Amino acid sequence: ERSTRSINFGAYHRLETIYSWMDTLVAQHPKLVTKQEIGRSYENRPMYVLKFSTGGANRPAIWIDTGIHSREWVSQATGVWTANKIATDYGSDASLTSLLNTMDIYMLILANPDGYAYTHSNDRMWRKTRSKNPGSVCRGVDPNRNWDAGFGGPGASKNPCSDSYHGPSAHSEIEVKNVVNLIKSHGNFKSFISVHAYSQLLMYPYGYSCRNVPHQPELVRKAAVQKLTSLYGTRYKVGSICNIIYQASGGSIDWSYNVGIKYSYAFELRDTGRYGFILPANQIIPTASETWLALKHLMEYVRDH
Ligand code: ING
Ligand code: ZN
Repeated sequence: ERSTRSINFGAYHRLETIYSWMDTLVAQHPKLVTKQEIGRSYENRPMYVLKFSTGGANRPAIWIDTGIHSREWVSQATGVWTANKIATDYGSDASLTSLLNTMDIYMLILANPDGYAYTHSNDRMWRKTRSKNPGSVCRGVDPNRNWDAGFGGPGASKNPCSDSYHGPSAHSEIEVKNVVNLIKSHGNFKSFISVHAYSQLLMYPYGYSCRNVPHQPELVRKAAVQKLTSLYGTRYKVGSICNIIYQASGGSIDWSYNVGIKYSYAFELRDTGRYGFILPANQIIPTASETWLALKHLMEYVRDH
């Protein structure tokens, strides 16, 4: 009963509702979608990855995570909508179908489950994990400053009370370590896409350095944001993290790029600051729909190159 009900894709939901909906999605599309626990969070919540696969063994794969920063609610909501879109369009959307006939897609919708629960229970603006910091009254580490890529460098804070605290060591956060372990043990990811909000940007590495990455020409995919804009006119900029937003060390897509996943991207979804993190729920489906056009373009490019 509980696990056969669907959810309103145009609303923000609590962690328990999203986790229960995952079982619904798997039940509705058992040949395509499986749910995999990649480990537990600091507060012992399960971390679930949805795997979209039509068979094969360890096919080349695309990684999409949403919600690494808990307060960026349109990110997790876009993850839910996108997972449902992939499941329902497989078999009817020719391009997505051909993609899934050779590649797998992995989605981690709640990349920071403890933080997400905390944004509902205590503090809507919570960004970090919820781990204890010895010697400090402040909790949490910025899970997007905690990766082993320029760790502890410019654009991260050594102050545990800061929203950009990098943590005691690279991969100190179990939520980060769980993803690192999955990506490394899989070994065949071709693309790593991390979804944030807000600012309307499509970004590629690096954040820890402002020098150009060797693959910059292949990474600049203006056509992806042109597709996005074509739906409702939402304007996006494309650039490296350091050049287009700010210098930031220890970010996930710098790590994924440096371990050899060339097509590493980060999105900053709507808006540009009018509502910021408190984006009204009536913008969830429009945001997810336009973002889907960019995601599909990137995934097709990865498939064909
Ligand atoms: N922005 C990102 C942040 O972590 C970012 C920007 C993305 C930095 C990827 C480094 C790597 O600060 C938000 N909104 O969190
Ligand atoms: Zn973020």
